[in-house]
Amino acid sequence: MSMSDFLSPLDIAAAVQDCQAPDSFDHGKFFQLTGMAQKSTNQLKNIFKILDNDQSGFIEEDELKFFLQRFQPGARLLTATEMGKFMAAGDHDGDGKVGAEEFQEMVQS
Ligand SMILES: [Ca+2]
Repeated sequence: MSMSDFLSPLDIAAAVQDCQAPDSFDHGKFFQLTGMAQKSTNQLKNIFKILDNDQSGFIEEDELKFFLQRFQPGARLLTATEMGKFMAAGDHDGDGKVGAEEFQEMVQS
């Protein structure tokens, strides 16, 4: 399974390009540009599985760091600031990681 099974490679490229500068990543904008915001709950579950690289059921901080690379292998890492904002937006129950339902809520909000 790869992101291009669910998202247009052109949309992915545009979204990654848009946040190329460090600290310019905005998750809401990224979800729009990739088309993720329009995906069904089921499709988002599959996208989540790709982001949850160790299949723990959660996106932990060390997976969040490589978030952009799951979409495009040559993309940059997220900065500590970006990871902090992203985690704060997604981690509603405060356990320090983003679960599948939290991820869906964040993408679809
Ligand atoms: Ca994980």
